[in-house]
Amino acid sequence: MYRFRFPMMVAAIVTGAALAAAPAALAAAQARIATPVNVDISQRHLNESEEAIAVNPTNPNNIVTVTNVGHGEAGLAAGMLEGVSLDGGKTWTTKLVALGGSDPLGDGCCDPSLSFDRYGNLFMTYLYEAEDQVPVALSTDGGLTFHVIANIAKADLPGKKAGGDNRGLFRFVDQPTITAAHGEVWVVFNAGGPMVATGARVSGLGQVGGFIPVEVVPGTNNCTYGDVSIGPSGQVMDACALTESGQGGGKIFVNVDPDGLGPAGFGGRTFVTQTHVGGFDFIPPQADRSVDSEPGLAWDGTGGPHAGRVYLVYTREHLNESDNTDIYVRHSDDNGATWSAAVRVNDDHTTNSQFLPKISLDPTTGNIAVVWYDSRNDLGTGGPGDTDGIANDDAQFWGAFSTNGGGSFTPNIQISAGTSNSHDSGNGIDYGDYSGLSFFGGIAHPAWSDNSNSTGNNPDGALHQLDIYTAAVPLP
Ligand SMILES: [Ca+2]
Ligand SMILES: [Ca+2]
Ligand SMILES: [Ca+2]
Ligand SMILES: [Ca+2]
Repeated sequence: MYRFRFPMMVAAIVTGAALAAAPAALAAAQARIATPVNVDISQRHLNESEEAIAVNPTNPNNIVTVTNVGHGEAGLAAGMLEGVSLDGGKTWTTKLVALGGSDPLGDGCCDPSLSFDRYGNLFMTYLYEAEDQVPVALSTDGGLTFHVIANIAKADLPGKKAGGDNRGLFRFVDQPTITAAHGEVWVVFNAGGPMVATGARVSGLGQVGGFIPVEVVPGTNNCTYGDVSIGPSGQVMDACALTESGQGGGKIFVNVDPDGLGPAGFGGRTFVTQTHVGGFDFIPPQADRSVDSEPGLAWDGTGGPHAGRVYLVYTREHLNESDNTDIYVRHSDDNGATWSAAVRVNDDHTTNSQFLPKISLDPTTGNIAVVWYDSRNDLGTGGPGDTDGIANDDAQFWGAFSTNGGGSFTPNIQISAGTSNSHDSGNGIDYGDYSGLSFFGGIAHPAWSDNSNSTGNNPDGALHQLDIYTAAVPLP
């Protein structure tokens, strides 16, 4: 979230290309899947947003979430909110972490990212409030305690100038993401220009080697909102979004390091898709912060029928500046060299906004889940889905599953019981820049920002401030 808004360049006029795929056929004719029980994790005064969530594969009842809090409104200099559940997400113990001073996590600003590995290591990255480097923190007790194991400085970029703000659109490290799998942990972030990446060997609980020198990902200057995924043979993929303006011209690229921690670096970028979504693309349900295309990766490291397949989720605006954004998934069976046609995940027939998607692959099956914010039920006519009589400015949280390698998705599931209006929260970044999801053992555990007070547990319900919600969503 710690990004400067950059001056808008002349918006490219993007001509409408045909959509690559129709909505999932017959979805509307299929049975509606019931909304699951919602749980208010944070139950905290003021706003929380930008939630990461991860399920412990060595104990799936152990789930951890870390989120932003609004520092200014809380009178804090730094800090994030952590929640730990030991009963599969039904109840949570929460505390503020990374409060600065002598806090072992330092002065946490925001942008948390979490990943459990098969040993039960829980890795976290985030941004510091002051320092221009990216921390990697490790918990070996299911999220109860963390300690910082590395601080990743951005690479010494060629052409760097003193005070250099003309290397790229971003002056500081931003948007870090961490993932652990197949005996490696990798973190990527925008380093004030290009994407950079580094990784370390993981050989057991608490057994993490040193991080390799930071690699610059070729061809990614000003590419951001990145994600990283590790393939079954240890190869690593970076995805990021390059935008021509705040409002449009979005392109998603991927780069692959074919040998992971081995000596080969990341290869050249591969263009995957246009999105028509800029880096700060304003849509009515996210009117204060705007959205990006929010590319996300998931790599199938199981021995299942789609082993080796890597999935990419993203947001695409149907016509540039139409505010009709939709959620799509593509996949690749050749390490990102070529990609399938896009499959539309949201199955509504409206022209409203769907945004901030997250994808997660169940490592026990290879099935995938996708979740997102969804304004389909806000037609401006009142009733459920509309808080204010204005169309497409309220949002619910929805999701879907695929059990056939991303070929099609289940009928969409309304996951949030309530309807939220991010502007009413007064949170300057609305719902933030992303949502959370961890899919394990046939149950998807999403996390989202919600000011509906649908569970009645929000101490600021009357003020419409955001709490962090979750639900256990079983594969139908
Ligand atoms: Ca390598
Ligand atoms: Ca739409
Ligand atoms: Ca509305
Ligand atoms: Ca709150």
